[in-house]
Amino acid sequence: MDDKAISKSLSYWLRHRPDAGGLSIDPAGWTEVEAVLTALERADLPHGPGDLQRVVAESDKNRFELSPDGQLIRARQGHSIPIDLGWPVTSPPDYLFHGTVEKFLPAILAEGLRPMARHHVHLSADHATATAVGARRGKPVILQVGAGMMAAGGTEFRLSANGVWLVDHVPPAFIDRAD
Ligand code: HQG
Repeated sequence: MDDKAISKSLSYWLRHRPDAGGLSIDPAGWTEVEAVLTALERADLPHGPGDLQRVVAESDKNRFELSPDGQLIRARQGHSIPIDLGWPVTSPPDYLFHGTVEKFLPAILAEGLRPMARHHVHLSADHATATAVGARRGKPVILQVGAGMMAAGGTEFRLSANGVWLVDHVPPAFIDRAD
């Protein structure tokens, strides 16, 4: 339970509101582990180095990463603050998947998939992951994205270390329902 609370606070501070945790974030999204431990203490959450290491290691989606020397931490994606995570441009498979819900479909089919509050549209390599993402909002609707065709046309796809595919926009012409 505490670990979930730590994870939620980390997501909020590292992706959206570093100021709310008294943190400052560098251009690649990193912040000092020491400062995060202080922020956890102020939030009345477990704040030993081991608590943070455990949450980073056990986070279900590998949301966070520590620098090799263990001094810095960042979220791997999902930011609304402007940062450049530096994930490599990578050739995608022919099809990627996006889980959403019915109520967003009219807008998505009219204007395509947009990043909304994030920096990128998040796509999954498999149907099952997309289903879990969509199910956060209700009955999932799965969209298939013609990523190979988009890449052939010059669109850049980036792949994060935890397997999330990131792209700026998916035009409606490359979107099909896959459920
Ligand atoms: C929808 C979680 C209207 C889009 C998950 C989605 C994922 C549009 C919502 C990661 C639209 C944005 C990302 C348009 C897209 N009009 N609605 N043109 N284009 N949408 O949370 O993909 O727990 O920003 O379908 O597991 O749901 O944060 O994106 O429903 O990996 O680590 O607008 O977040 O991971 O929602 O989720 P989000 P997402 P974490």
